[in-house]
Amino acid sequence: MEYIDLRSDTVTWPTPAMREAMAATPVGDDVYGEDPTINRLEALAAERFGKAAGLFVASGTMGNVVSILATCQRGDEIITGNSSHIFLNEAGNPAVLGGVHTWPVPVEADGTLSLDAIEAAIRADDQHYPRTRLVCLENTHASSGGQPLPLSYVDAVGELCRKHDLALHIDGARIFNAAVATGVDVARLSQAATSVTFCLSKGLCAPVGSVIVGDEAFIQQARRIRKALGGGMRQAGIVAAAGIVALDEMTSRLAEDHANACRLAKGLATIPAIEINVGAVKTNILYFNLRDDAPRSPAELADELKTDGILIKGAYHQRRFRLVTHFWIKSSHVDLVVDRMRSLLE
Ligand code: TLP
Repeated sequence: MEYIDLRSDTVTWPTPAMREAMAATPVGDDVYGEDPTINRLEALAAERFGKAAGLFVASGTMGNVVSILATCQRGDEIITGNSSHIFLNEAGNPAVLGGVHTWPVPVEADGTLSLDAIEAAIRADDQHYPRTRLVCLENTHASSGGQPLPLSYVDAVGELCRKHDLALHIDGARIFNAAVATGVDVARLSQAATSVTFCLSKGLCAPVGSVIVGDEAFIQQARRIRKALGGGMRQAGIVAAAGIVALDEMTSRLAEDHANACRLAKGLATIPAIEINVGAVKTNILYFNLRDDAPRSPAELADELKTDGILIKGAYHQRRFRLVTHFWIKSSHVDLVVDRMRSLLE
């Protein structure tokens, strides 16, 4: 990559193995069900997650909204975190596209929604209320710093959902990071969920795409909704080929990204102008704050780093930055970033 790009793991370029697979893979018309590479990716994903079927979609956002619309009717309500990607960053799509209402409940520092808060948000059967239909978790929870949800917690939410006859969706954009961090495989982490979306195009480096997994009837309905949203694809095997490489080759190496995030956090913690909770760094995402008395403003810091080929992303008004490690960030880059930041901030 030309830059040391820490803005997100969405910036990852496809690996050489992906580019090769993309050039060589057989394709067909996927709306006819005839793209052998898409079919292979969907089967592989379903198998990895211990679910009956999979559906390739354009993005994590599409995976989430298709899953929500395949589960809910107009007038239904979903319960999700008030800092979840679904609530904050998906353009209000359950309401915009499906007439589905959202009840946002507080997200705890560890990325969980308390069981009490979920239970309190479940509506009584009353004509005044929307019908609660679905709970959505996010694993890892991105905006709380890539927090991996513990298996016992996910299972407990599953139990609660079963008790109230609700579906459970996991936005698993980075669920492979959660699997590495918790030492629990994605099938077990997803066992309690009726649907899971995971992204191929973040830390796994594929150029495009996410996959939804669930049971056959759900995926059939999801396929119909994907089509309704204009997401039926034709010779998309050319991108699914990269997704297969992502699943085959890129999941087990994520520990390296977590180690680099930890190294980065420890390095930044030695710079007096930076406030960071090193212990909160569990996967590949870290947040830090620039102290009020820092010698440079947040915008100046980002601009100066950019001239050195280092990209970071921040909410300048909050003096808050997010850094994300990935395949294209090596430990030598981490050391260079820490050194450069130290010289700008000391
Ligand atoms: N997140 C992006 C931005 O949209 C914030 C990022 O850079 O982290 N779920 C989670 C937890 C995500 O972090 C994201 C992307 C998505 C869903 C949506 O994925 P895409 O971008 O493929 O629609």
